[in-house]
Amino acid sequence: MRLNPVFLLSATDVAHFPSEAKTYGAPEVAFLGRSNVGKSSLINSLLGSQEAKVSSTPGRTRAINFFALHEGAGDKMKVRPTLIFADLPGYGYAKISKSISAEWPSFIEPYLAERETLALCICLVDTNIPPQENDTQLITYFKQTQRPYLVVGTKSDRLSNNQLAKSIAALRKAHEVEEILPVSAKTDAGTKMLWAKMMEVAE
Ligand SMILES: Nc1nc2c(ncn2[C@@H]2O[C@H](COP(=O)(O)OP(=O)(O)OP(=O)(O)O)[C@@H](O)[C@H]2O)c(=O)[nH]1
Ligand SMILES: [Mg+2]
Repeated sequence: MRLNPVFLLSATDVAHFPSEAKTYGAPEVAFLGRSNVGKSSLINSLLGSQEAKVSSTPGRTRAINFFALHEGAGDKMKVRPTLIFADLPGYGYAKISKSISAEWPSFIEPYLAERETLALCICLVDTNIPPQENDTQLITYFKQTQRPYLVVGTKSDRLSNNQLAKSIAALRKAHEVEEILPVSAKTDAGTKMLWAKMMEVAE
């Protein structure tokens, strides 16, 4: 899958989320997870571009960054995109609080609760660390609100096959989810499968 990204805007307020006039009501995929889990890197790997900002400083993404994804070239502003990607700020950066909502910007909750075109939430969990309580909280939120979500295990390239299988099993158990898709932004492992899942919601 190769879609061309166009950066739409960076929102720090509910009023700034891109309107239907900008997105043409195209289905949106949101990327969520702790700071440093690899959200922006995964987006770049999926797009084969450097559109999303990656930094070595955790907590860098403090806004929701929206990208419109188009097939082919042409006048991109005038046609409906295939998908919208939303790169969200990470949580779990400030060690002071264990709860997500306490440290997440106030516009995230309304985004998740009210964004009508939000078709799929990709929850990223790091396969290199033990299961985290705040990830469980987010996943529980999606179960309760019945928002479609998919859990992916990031940075799979850092582990042997055996270690990865163990990590995925532990994460599945702790977060009580049936499926966790291992991915790597470095080697592109798992990204084909992830594209297939996202295109299901795009249709
Ligand atoms: N080895 C390896 N490193 C990765 C992978 N994905 C991300 N990283 C590294 O992890 C760090 C954080 O990556 P980001 O993509 O900026 O993480 P983020 O979730 O967007 O972080 P915030 O925007 O701060 O919430 C960077 O140093 C990346 O190079 C991966 O698949 N494999
Ligand atoms: Mg980021």
